[in-house]
Amino acid sequence: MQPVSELQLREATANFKFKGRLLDRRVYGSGHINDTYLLTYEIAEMGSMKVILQKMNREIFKNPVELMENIVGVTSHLRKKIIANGGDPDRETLNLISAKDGKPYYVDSKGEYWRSYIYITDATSYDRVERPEDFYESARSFGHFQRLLADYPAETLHETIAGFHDTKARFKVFQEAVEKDVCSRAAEVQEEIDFVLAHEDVANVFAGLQEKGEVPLRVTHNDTKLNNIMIDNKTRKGICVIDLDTVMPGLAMNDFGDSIRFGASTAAEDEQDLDKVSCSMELYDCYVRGFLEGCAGSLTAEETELLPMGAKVMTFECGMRFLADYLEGDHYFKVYREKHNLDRCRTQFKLVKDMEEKWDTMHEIVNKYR
Ligand code: ADP
Ligand code: GN1
Ligand code: MG
Repeated sequence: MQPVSELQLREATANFKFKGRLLDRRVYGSGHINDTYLLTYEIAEMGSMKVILQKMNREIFKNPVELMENIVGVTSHLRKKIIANGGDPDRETLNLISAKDGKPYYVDSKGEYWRSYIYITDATSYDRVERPEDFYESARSFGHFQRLLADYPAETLHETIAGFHDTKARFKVFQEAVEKDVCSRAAEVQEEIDFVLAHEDVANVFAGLQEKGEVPLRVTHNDTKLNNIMIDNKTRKGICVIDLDTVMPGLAMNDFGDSIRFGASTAAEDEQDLDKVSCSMELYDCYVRGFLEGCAGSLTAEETELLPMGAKVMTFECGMRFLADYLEGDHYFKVYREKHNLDRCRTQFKLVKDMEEKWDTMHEIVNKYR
């Protein structure tokens, strides 16, 4: 991916309906996919206003126009629901700022796609759980998000990444990456490759249930990392679900599981000391409680029963994706050091092993709250 040049940034900035004088501009956040900037404007004597400017990742999102159609549709839907529920639509959903030509995105002279959101002030997106209550709040918010979108016309949503959580298909892609071994890295990671191959059943479990019609497709977020939620600094309530690029029909268990693999870990996603990595049952408990409350009875008995499996599948899938990216030369996830994706893969597999040991407890906790 080409780095963003100063000229390109200026061009993008000049083509949105921003008002006032630009005071500050900085690279922002710790997402692995898009290029995010925080811009601060001074507006006459009225003080300052912050906006988010993002260059979308066009290698990953092949059709940015369709992607933006999804985001306009989903945020408009959420806005109406939030107003009907007496909430604050300026803080509780993402709000796009249009480009000068009125479109919800801008295409720069290099063909890159940009978008802008109003910055949600006085709130934080956390990379690690600092207080268990925050994790509980994030769970409520993601569960509630799913419920708010329960009546969204799913057939109008574009698939922004084909087979995004089709773990079975990803397993095949992984095997191909091992066979091709384009960077000659496979020999060095044989232990991790063997771990994947030994878990093919985990990769297939949800595809099997879907084929039998045992689990429903819902409109889900599909990227429910803790840092994709804004937590209000004062009230410490989860106020807004962000990063809507992958809102698509999906499985409730996967939204649950992706949050667990990231937030219930006792260490960072890229921790190198694996002794520090485990799945905290205390945090898992908080999340189960919050997610079931947020979903407010909308999950079927089967889906609820499968929540622990969602955690295992998503953690396994993510580890497999990190390892595939490592084998393919780190073209998908942003990396900041050598073997970064390999370190990330190892934490995920450590978590899978830990979940396997805690499997009964994980079910008991779900049963406590269902
Ligand atoms: P990525 O797909 O790369 O993860 P995100 O859309 O999640 O991109 O944005 C990256 C980070 O930028 C988020 O984790 C969050 O910290 C911050 N962010 C994004 N949008 C907003 C917003 N509207 N208000 C405040 N912070 C935001
Ligand atoms: C990416 O965009 P971000 O950083 O919130 C990825 C997720 C992975 C996650 C791993 C579109 O999430 O699927 O689980 O990294 N998003 C996409 O940290 O691939
Ligand atoms: Mg993100």
